[in-house]
This record gives sequence, structure tokens and C-alpha cells, in this order.
Amino acid sequence: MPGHLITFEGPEGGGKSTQARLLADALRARGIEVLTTREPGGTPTGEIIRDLLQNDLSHEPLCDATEALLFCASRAQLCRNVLAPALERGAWIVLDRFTDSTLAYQGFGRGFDVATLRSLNDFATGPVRPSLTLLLDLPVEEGLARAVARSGKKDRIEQAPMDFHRRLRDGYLQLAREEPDRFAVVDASKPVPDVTAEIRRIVETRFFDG
Ligand code: T5A
Repeated sequence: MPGHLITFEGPEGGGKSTQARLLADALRARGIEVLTTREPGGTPTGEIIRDLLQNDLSHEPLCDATEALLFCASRAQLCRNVLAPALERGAWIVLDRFTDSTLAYQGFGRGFDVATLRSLNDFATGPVRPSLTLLLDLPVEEGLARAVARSGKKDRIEQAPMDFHRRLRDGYLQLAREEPDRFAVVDASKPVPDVTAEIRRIVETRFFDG
């Protein structure tokens, strides 16, 4: 596909939304067509799934398998209807969370078999793959404190025990070690301008010959 998909990943509160917006602005300033979106969500169906996943809409406990499948359902809709057509026409996409979130949260966090989740991801994404994944890494206590300071409460997944959050952070770092050509790990505990500068440096090196 002629376009590029850049994904932001990491534990809660790492600044993914903030940095995704800043990176999209910088790419647009170069005259590139850039689409920004998020998971779960990014389509009308995906946004309904997001509400279901985050806000206890059904008023019954979601079982872990349902949770995993709902994330993949939202992904399938986004890939087919938005990402693949945009990449085909040469656009760049800056995406707040993607397949690695399922491996980290549902795999390392909830304990599902990672190979099975990779198959589900492949089924959901079809040919769509990230060119670059920016892993915004920080201690989980710090990230959760930021997320709570912003919204005043924890959503359904943020309420999970600290062990869950520590496992998924370690899982992300393992995924990054396994695919060093795709992943770049960024220290997200630094101030916003420092994180932005590091991301610019990585993107320049990766796509614009430094
Ligand atoms: N999920 C998602 C799965 O379990 N499986 C999946 O397959 C997928 C796709 C999504 C939830 O779903 C889970 C993961 C999540 O639990 P969400 O609301 O999209 O939920 O939550 P997050 O993606 O975690 O996003 P957050 O909004 O919590 O955090 P961000 O986007 O990382 O951070 P951001 O930019 O919103 O910043 C948070 C706060 O910190 C400040 C910001 O101003 C803001 O107040 N901040 C900083 N403060 C100090 N220093 C910095 N460097 C800062 N950067 C930002």
C-alpha cells in the first residue's frame, strides 16, 4: 500500500493522544495528507463498540473473550472502511492504538494466548500493517495518575489491578524487543516538548533520511 500507518501504543496516560495530534500537525505542515483516528472507535460502529467497552453500557460484566472480540470487531470495521482506502490513495494515518494493544492488554494483561490473538488481529486487519509503532513507555503509576487527573475517574479498564497494568507494560516492551525494525520506544515520562522532539527525530530518521 502506498501510504504509511504510524501507530501510537503504550500503557494508560502516556500521552498518545497528545503526541498523535502533534505529529499529525507536523506531517501536514510538510504537505502530506494525514488522517488521525483511534481504537477502539474511528467509525460509527467502532464508536458504539468503544462505548460498550469503556462505559458499562450493557450493565453486565463483559467476559474477557467478549472484550477481545469487540476490540477486533472495531478494528475490522476501521481497517476495511477507513484505513485500507486511505493507505491505497497514499495518505498517512496516525492511529492512537492498534493491534499491539490487543496483544498487550488482552494477551499479557488478561492472559489470553498471544498467538491466538495475533490470528484474530490478522483476521481483523487484512493487509493493513503499521510502518512504524511508537511505544510511549512510562511507569504505570505515573500514567494512571495522569489519566485520572485528566478525567477525574478511572474507566472500566483503568480500574483493573496494578498487576494487570504492570504485565501489559512489560508485554509491550517484549513486543518492541521482538520487532525492533517496526517499534521505537520513547520515554514518555519526560515533559511533552521533550517527547515531541524525540518522536520528530525518530520520524525524520525513518521516513525523511534524518
Ligand atoms: N484497549 C484498546 C485494549 O484493551 N485493547 C485494544 O485492542 C485496544 C485498541 C482505550 C482503552 O482500551 C484499551 C486500552 C485503554 O484502556 P482510551 O480512552 O483510548 O481507552 O485510553 P488510552 O488510549 O489509554 O488513552 P488516554 O487518554 O488514557 O491516554 P493517552 O492518550 O496516552 O494520553 P493523553 O495524551 O490523553 O494524556 C493524558 C493526560 O496526561 C497529560 C495530558 O495533558 C492529559 O491530561 N500528558 C502529560 N503530562 C505530563 N507529561 C507528559 N509528557 C504528558 N503527556 C500527556
